[in-house]
Amino acid sequence: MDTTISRPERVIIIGLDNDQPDYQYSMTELTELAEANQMEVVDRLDQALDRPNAATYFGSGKVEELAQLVAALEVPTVIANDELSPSQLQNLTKATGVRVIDRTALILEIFAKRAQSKEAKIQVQIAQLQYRLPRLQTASDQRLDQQTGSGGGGGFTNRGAGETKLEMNHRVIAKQISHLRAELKEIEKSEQTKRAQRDKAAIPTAALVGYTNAGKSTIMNHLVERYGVDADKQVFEKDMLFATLDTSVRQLTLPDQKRFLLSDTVGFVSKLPHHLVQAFKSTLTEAAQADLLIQVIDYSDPHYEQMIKTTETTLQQIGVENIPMIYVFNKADRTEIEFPTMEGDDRLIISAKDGASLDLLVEAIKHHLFSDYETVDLLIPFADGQVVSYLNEHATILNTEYVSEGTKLQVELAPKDLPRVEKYRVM
Ligand SMILES: Nc1nc2c(ncn2[C@@H]2O[C@H](COP(=O)(O)OP(=O)(O)OP(=O)(O)O)[C@@H](O)[C@H]2O)c(=O)[nH]1
Ligand SMILES: [Mg+2]
Repeated sequence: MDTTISRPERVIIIGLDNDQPDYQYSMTELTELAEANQMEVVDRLDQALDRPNAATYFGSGKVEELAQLVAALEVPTVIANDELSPSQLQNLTKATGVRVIDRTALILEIFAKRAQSKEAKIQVQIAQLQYRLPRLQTASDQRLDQQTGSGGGGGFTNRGAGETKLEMNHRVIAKQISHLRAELKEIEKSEQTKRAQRDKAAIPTAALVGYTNAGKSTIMNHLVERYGVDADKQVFEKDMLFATLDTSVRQLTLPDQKRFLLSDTVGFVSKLPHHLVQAFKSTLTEAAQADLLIQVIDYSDPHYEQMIKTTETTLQQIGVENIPMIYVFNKADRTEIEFPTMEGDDRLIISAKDGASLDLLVEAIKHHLFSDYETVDLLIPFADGQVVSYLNEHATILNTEYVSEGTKLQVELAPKDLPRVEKYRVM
């Protein structure tokens, strides 16, 4: 037996019940986020308030109740459902005597633990430093208080030194941020080059988007297994929040030679921290440049409707709009609902682990990505054999016939390929 596994950190979560229908869901989500960060929620405290108290988040009576609960349960950490201002953070820490963090800091901690690639690590670091910057004041004030309290008398010199230290910390962090930004730019440059090459190839692109843990990477892996140029190029999938932090793009070639690129990217959660969205913008632009969005939804989760709303809000936040979308209600094998089924041409109920479901999904993708493809009849002289080879690779050949003048083909091809074959067209 492994006895080295550390026990989860026990925490209390706190939230402001603004009487909105999403409130209970956001507290459930906060519990799941805490669990994703190896924490165990042992209790929660809610206060019915429209707006947080500017100084202490909760009202004073509730803060007192929280302090007593923290002492009684002996928890080392309290997590607030909303982003706390520097002074709220400081006052709550003082009142409870334990570590207080907010939803934003919690999400940043999870991202920091999950980040694998250099790009993701830098992106998270930038977001963390930016979150810390306005909160520096608080930390140094605390040190100041301690110094003044114990030393006594030397207030003036201590304060002077403290201020200098704060300024210095500010400068150091600001410098770190700009240094990391420069490094990120270098990485992004090479990413952009890759993207530019793809644009030139003009292969249509579909992007998997949606709430974290919905099954995006699982769908990606199954499609890569079937149609990938390199079937070994699997991405990481796991039953946990934010399994994927990096964008992966794979080229798929369907049996009829139609090709497209599929991208898998970071999943969403409600109130995704602003700094994190900014830092991950380059990763997320993959979705912004897609011809088709495939929103994956965990249909077995009772909160799936809120998750759709969250995804839509986040897409707006990163400036993704006016891209056609298909809705994939996944994990139907965990529900009583029949699958695979298709409603209209943009709503599917599937299970990522079922072959017939994947066939249906591919049909739906094809319908959207290749609807502007045209079927044409061509007569290509034998001397232009290279055109036939090109079409064999890039188009769907529906019919081939050899006549004395050359090769007669009926092909279905992309609009961009039409000029290339214009002179061979027969009516
Ligand atoms: N039963 C069932 N489980 C599924 C299905 N699709 C995915 N899963 C499981 O759900 C978990 C999450 O899947 P992922 O593919 O990692 O989810 P994701 O959307 O990529 O999640 P993030 O990367 O965190 O955004 C994994 O344990 C999968 O095996 C499905 O159709 N049915
Ligand atoms: Mg994933």
